[in-house]
Amino acid sequence: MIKHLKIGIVCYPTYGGSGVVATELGIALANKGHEVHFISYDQPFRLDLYSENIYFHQVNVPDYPLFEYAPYELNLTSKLVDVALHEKLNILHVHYAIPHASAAVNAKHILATYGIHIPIVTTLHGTDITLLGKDKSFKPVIEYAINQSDAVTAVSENLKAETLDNFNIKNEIKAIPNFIDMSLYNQECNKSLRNKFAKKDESILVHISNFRRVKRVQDVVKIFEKVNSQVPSKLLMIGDGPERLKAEQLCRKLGIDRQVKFLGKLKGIEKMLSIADIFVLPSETESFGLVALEAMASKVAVISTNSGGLPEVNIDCKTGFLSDVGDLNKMANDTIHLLKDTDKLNEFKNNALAHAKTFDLPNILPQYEAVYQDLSCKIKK
Ligand code: GMT
Repeated sequence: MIKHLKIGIVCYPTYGGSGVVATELGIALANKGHEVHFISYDQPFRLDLYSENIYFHQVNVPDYPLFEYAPYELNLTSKLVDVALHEKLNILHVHYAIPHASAAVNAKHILATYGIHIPIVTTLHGTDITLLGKDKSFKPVIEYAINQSDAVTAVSENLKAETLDNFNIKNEIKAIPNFIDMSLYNQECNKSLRNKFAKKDESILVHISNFRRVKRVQDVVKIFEKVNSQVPSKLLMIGDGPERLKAEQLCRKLGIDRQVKFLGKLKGIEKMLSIADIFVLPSETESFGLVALEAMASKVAVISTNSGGLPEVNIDCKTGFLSDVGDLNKMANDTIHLLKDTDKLNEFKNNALAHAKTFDLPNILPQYEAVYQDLSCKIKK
């Protein structure tokens, strides 16, 4: 067993759950003494904390007039070979099947020609399987990348099952859920912040996402309109993306634009979650729903759909309520029911916090370390 591993982590640097998980995993591993090399086309958005064990390698994609489409995957593959060789990595952990796992598999085969054998861990996050995976043109690459990885993890039992159902997988898939660093979350409401957004008698609903279609942000607005007609309330919309404008237009059309604040992309969402009563996540699908877990860690009850891995996070009638995708009446009525019954709301908030604690970093990190150690032992033999 190697006490302190050299681990390469490949992830998307953008505002999204997979980047958050990869970055926070890397930071936690570095804090435990492992040497972590992040490899991505930009600095991951939550990587603002440097330690002596953390390095960042940027993948540059030169603009050649010859190529109509820049071959990012090849630039990434070359970078992986270079970093693995010169930093003497023990493990490459890639988040997302394509293009990260497929580039890593390629890099692994190239490294083998130098006599270097480096195991690849692939973590599946969801849209690589649930959305891209449904596009048949990607199927052979996704299948190959998963089957050629040395270990594969999925962020929920549901995603594991979906992957096994939709692909011809020969590898074992281990479900390791998303995690949360509970020490970063504050369960005390920041009253002065709250007063900036709502009056004393108003409840606060929050939605956070990258405003992709899969998040169904217009449903958030429609649910809020129904809630607001019965309970004095405000809605805070945090994040940005392709569906934001439509959601803003809908608020104006419904005449609730003064009750809804679009705050854009924010760092430090913990502060905003501390002032929320209800978190609304009406997604078409979520392999896990990390943001719901973040809300629960802030002692917020969750109204969500029952799609994908959400039932593993939001426990129906306990930490919040689950509904079928698009069942806006139920989601609105469940919210109204909770907001009108303070005891029930407090009970749900406490349950949410208790359930979130089961996903605390110290419970999940050893599961990844066990995967790495298992592989590094096998490679040494
Ligand atoms: O949800 C997004 O749009 C971002 C996406 C990503 O690829 O970063 O999140 C996925 O991975 C997260 C971390 O594992 C999960 O918590 C999200 O549920 C998952 N999103 C979807 O499945 C839609």
